[in-house]
Formats: sequence, C-alpha cells, structure tokens
Amino acid sequence: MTQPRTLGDFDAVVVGAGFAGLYALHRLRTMGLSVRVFEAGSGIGGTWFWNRYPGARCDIESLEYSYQFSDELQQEWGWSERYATQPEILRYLEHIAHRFDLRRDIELSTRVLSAHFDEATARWTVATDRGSCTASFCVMAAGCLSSTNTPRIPGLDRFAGPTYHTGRWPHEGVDFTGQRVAVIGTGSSAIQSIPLIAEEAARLTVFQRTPNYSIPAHNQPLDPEVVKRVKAGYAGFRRENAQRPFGASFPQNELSALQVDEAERAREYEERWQRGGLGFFTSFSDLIVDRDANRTAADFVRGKIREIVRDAAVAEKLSPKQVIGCKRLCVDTGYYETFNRPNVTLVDVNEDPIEEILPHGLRTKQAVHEVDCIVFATGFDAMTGSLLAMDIRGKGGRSLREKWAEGPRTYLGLGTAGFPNLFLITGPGSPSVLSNMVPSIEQHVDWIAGCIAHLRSRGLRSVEATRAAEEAWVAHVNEVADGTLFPTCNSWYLGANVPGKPRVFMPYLGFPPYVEKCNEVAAKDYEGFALS
Ligand code: NA7
Repeated sequence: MTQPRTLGDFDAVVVGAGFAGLYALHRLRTMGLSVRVFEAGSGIGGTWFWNRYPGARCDIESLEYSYQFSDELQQEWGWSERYATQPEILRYLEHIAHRFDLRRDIELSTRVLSAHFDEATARWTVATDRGSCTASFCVMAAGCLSSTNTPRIPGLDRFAGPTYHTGRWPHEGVDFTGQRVAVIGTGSSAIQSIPLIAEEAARLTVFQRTPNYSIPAHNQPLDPEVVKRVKAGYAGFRRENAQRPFGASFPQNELSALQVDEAERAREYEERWQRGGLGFFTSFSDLIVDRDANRTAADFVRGKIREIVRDAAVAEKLSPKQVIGCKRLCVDTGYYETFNRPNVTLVDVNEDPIEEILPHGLRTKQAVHEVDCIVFATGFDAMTGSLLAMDIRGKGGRSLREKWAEGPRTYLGLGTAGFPNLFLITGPGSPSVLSNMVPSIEQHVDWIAGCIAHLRSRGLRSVEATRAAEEAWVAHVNEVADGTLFPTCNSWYLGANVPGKPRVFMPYLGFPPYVEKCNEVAAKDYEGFALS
C-alpha cells in the first residue's frame, strides 16, 4: 500500500477558494498563522468559477457585492455595471488573489475527502485526493450553493446529446446556434440563462416545476457619479447597509402593505419595479410575515406577467401561486418576454410530467419533445451539500452526516457541538443566503480570526460549541423562521428541492441582530463555546 502524500502541518486548513476561502486565507495569514487552502476547482473563485452559464451575474449590486476589508482595494477596483457579470466577478477575485499574494498557499484541483479530529492532539487530519495534512483549525469555506443537484430522470444515461448543469458550465462555453434545447428548472440560473439561450437556439423548451417571481434587473453601466459618491463615503455606505435586514442596500419601507390604500401600494410597487432588483421585496415591512400583505405584492407581479406575456394561457402557467419571496426572489433581463418568442415553449411538468429521457428527447406524459441537448438548471443541495460530501468526524469519531441526519444543527452557523476547532463560514443557522454574502463572509471570517486570537492569547488550543448553546440557537432560528412565511413553500432554504433531505429552514433571518449576537458572544469570552 502506498503511503498518502504528506502535505504538511498547518495552523489552519481552509476548504474552498471562493470569496470566503480567499478572505480567510488573507485574514488568518496576516495574524501569523500558517494556512493551506484546498480547492477542488482548477482555478479560484468558487461559485464564480463554476457558474459560467449564459447570463450568469450577481443580483446584489456590484458596489456592495465586494470586499470591504481593504479600503484601498474598494477604492481602486472599478465595477463596470450595476450588476456584475460572472466573468467580471471572477476577474475581481483573481485580482484579489494577485494583490494579496494568495496563490502560494492555495492548492488547486485538490478535493478534500475527509477531516477527522484527533482528541489527543486537538488537531484535524485533512485528507484530500492528493495527500493529507494536519491542522489545529479547520475552516469550511466550501460554499452554500456548490454541490449541484441533478434529478435522476429515467433514461438520462441513454441521452445521445450533451447535457449541462448551470452550476458546472463548460469553460469554453456552449454554442446553441441551430440547436433544439431543453432547459429543466426555472430558478435564478434558468431565469438568467433562458433569454440568452432562446436568442441562439433554433427551439427552446422550458420544463417548469414551480413558476418563480422575477423582478427586472434594469441593469446598466454604472453611473460614474454614483461610483464617486459611494467611494467618497464607502465606510458609511457599508455601515448603513449592515443595519438593514438583509445587509444590503434595499430601501426598507417601514409601513405595512395593509396600512396604505391600493393606489399608494400600486405606486410603491411600480416605483420599485421600475428601479429593478431585489429591493422590490422591501416595498413594505410585512411582506414576509403577513399573507395578506404578501398577496398584494404577489398580485402586482402576476399582473405584470399578464401584461408582458401575450398568450394568456402561457402567462397563467408562468404565474407563481406560492407566497412571494418564499423561494429566492429572482432578478432578470427579459425573462417573461422570452415566452413571447415563437421558438420558445413552456411545459408545466405538474400537469405534464417528464416520464423519461429518450436518446433524442424527453418524453412527458402527453408528448415527445425532441431535443439536441439538455440544460439542467436544477440548483444545488444547498447549505449542507458540500459539507456533507466530505467525511467530517469530530470527537469520538462521530460523523457530521450522522449528527445532521435530521437536519443541520449549529451554534450561530459558525460551529457545531462535538466538532472542536471546526469553523463554518456562512454555515446553516447564519444569515448567509438571506443576506448579502460578501459582508456576511467577512463578518464570519473576522469573528473566527478574533476567536483564534483569543485562544492564542490565553494559551488555549480548542474551542467547541456547547450542546446547550447549540440547542438554544437552533430553537431560536426555527422560531424566527416560524414567525415568517418562509416555511410555507418547497424552497431550497428548507432543503425541499432535494429528495429525502430533511425539511429544516437553514438560514437565519436578520443580519443586524445576528451580528450583534456574535459580537456579544465574543465580548463575553465566547459565551456558549467551551474553551480549553
Ligand atoms: P434553484 O433556485 O434551486 O432552481 C432550481 C430549479 O430547478 C427550480 O425551478 C426547481 O423547481 C427546478 N427543479 C429541481 N429539480 C427538478 C426536477 N426534478 N424536475 C423539474 N424541475 C426541477 O437553483 P438556481 O441554480 O436557479 O439558483 C440557486 C441560487 O443561486 C439562487 O437562489 C440565487 O441565490 C443564486 P422547484 O422550485 O424545486 O419546484
């Protein structure tokens, strides 16, 4: 038997080289720690390395979907559009790697297979497909939306043409010219890519399970005056956004939707629709807590769909029935309009389910749809998928998969009892996907860095969430979610998109109170964590 290659002994191992892993490396290395980052991709960028489908772009505005840890960096970097494209975000991350000399501590094309904690030494042994190493701290920066979900449709292996997943797009791109294309799924990735695929393809058939609400992006080149204004007071702009519920600059209306008359409501929604983007969801204060309030926003969007889509039957199929915002709200450029094109067909798989994939098409209950290629825009095993893909074992050899069999359990989404010195960045139980990810990532990395510095200053070597603190936090996360309309539909926030996944609401709603709680825990000597 060959001995596994030894990759060294480090203070910290970081899994993943996306926004989270890159900043974790920089921050921990600046503190004097020896750090090694393992990244499965052949390049850095995480989400923005993998998701190269046509139209892939961020739906948080570029001036705030960026790091703030270095004012020089945020002053010198110039975004070109209101919403940055995937190539521009990747260029930004490559710039970061270069500017902060990060590459020398990143092992690309290296997949972490397992991480096992040794109680005697209080160290983690991290095994990868290229060798193993040990570390005092293991920082999971593997991404919330990284582990792709491809439905097991009978016959898929017999399909003669190429298949693609939006989250694993070929680097060389795909030319759909003259092709008959199937897109399965109508989440954010589908909503961004469908208009562009439709322009190229000879025929596009969209297979929709749940229609989604989408707000126009009204993307445009960034106005130099806006950039100048933000850059003149960047810290203030960041501070203000951090006070908002989602940690992003969506203007929050403090009024209830039911407190104003119909004309006022329509005016507010129309203004937000014209402005574009996710800020539509903060039109009123109670859209995610009150069904009647929510219905007014949902009706507004359904009305827009009817105005945009000429065929009334297609408009009806595209009209979501669930609570608006319950599934991630989407932002688009010409999505609903695309269904007016003569080369686009919409199939509702609820009334006409896909029964099998044939070598040259898809057979639904009612018809055979001949296609040359299939695009799976079917999303991810969100929040826990990439963590549970690794064999993570804590005290007593207990595996995380076993511990989370009924759903993830964490304290603050940062740590989990029984797994000392294991930190999760934007883990389940933290605002993560319900917030602007980049500030959330920075907040977590800074907190982790502070915690490690605290341990070191006291000559301690281990930190572990207590079971009691974890239980209380899980109960609190559920209580907050139960006070909203989020649990009322089958979203990936609940794991409902992956067959067999336990139905548990995973993110924590409310960026400002969450940050306050983390700061309070740190100030009280890491209350709820056992230090030794
Ligand atoms: P999403 O938002 O999870 O969307 C996946 C889509 O695929 C969604 O419409 C699903 O329908 C659909 N889906 C999943 N499985 C199936 C099967 N078996 N049959 C038909 N349709 C299916 O992933 P995205 O990549 O679009 O976006 C992920 C996040 O990235 C997004 O929220 C933003 O935060 C950025 P369903 O709704 O489950 O009925």
